[in-house]
Amino acid sequence: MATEVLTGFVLVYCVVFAFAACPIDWSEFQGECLHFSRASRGWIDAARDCRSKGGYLMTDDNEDKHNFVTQILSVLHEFRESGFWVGAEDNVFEGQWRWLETGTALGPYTKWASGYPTKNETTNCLVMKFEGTTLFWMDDNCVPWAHGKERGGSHFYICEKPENADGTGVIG
Ligand SMILES: [Ca+2]
Repeated sequence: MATEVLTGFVLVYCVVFAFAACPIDWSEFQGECLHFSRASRGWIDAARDCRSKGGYLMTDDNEDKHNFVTQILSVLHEFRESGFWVGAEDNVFEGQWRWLETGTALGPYTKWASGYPTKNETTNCLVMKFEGTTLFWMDDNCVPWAHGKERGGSHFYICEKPENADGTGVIG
């Protein structure tokens, strides 16, 4: 009896595991897995954390994906006033924004807020923030800073990796 229960459990577990496109805590979207951080960090630390999870800071290069992320972040009401790092920067050459994942230039799809990017050599990392119900891109300091009560450069972030990047869904 115990063996039958165990066999049944292993079978169900394997079936569920085999069809899980993304690890627990990751959302599936068109062949990719997205993880929404619970902590805020500087961009460089955020990128490092994504790498430690087998991924990279998210690439936001098409409208379908941007809308999907907007929907998820809209539900997280307590995060509405926050920013969310994605994987683009212009650290190497001011104004030449590139995706971390591929090294390719941003575009043709872009979602810059009005007045952004600010063409400032101290704001070289891409953050997304809500203006009303729309999620826009802005440039910000890559490392956390504070001057008196003002502070910035620390945000929540979104990691991305392809489905099955760490073997999830293959073994079972
Ligand atoms: Ca810049």
